Amino acid sequence: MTGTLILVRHGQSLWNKDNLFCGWVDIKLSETGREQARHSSRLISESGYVQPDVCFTSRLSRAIETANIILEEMDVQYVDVFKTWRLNERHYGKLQGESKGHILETYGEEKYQFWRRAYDGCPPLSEKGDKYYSIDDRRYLDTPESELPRGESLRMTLQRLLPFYTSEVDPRLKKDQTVLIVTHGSIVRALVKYLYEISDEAISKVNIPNGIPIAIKLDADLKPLTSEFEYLDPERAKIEAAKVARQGYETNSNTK
Ligand code: DG2
Repeated sequence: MTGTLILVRHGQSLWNKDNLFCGWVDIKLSETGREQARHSSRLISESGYVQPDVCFTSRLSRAIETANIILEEMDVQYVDVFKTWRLNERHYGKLQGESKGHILETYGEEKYQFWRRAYDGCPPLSEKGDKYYSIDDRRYLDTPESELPRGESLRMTLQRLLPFYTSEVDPRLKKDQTVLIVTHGSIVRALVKYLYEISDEAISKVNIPNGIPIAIKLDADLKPLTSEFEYLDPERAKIEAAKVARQGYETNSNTK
């Protein structure tokens, strides 16, 4: 017997739709995003995986709403949902609220790719007084402000994520539970990098589509049973991941 991890990036948010850097800004789902969440739920139900024993999500509405829709559609609203800032999106620093196309145009492709996808690409840190500083919010009052990020690379994101993962997720997987994590693009990238030991270089090419679950069966040592991660709808995932990669290069490449 092994545990199962189901990872889902939330459905499309209003800022995903408009190609804006979002990070810790609390932006709601678009109507397409809600439909994607319902579709994720159908994919999980039809996949033959058992229902989740527990659900973890971030403290941002787009992930929370996606988690709620998935559980409601699966008719398992009794499942406990735990929220933590450690599952929040990578903090995008001063890029938050900026248009991806504008940043690409202003700083050039190398910098744009570095900030978006390089493992050590940390955007300029946001400062108190910035419109989207994002951490002086009452939802984070339980954590000292000095421990919260103001801009992160993917490496930094994985570092703040791991204490949560090893203390909350690993023990449940060891007990053969099915753990549903509804979170953000960079968090899914960080987790698959960690679990599949993807190199720093290779992870820079990985883009995660909205609302298409990845199901991972783990062995007794909590290592994935497969050598590569798999989506529950691989064909759709390929098409949608390519659109994520193109964001900023074309107007609304990610909208339907
Ligand atoms: C997006 C990811 O995060 O953007 O912060 O803008 O998953 O919460 O929609 P999410 C954001 P990219 O890293 O794909 O540009």
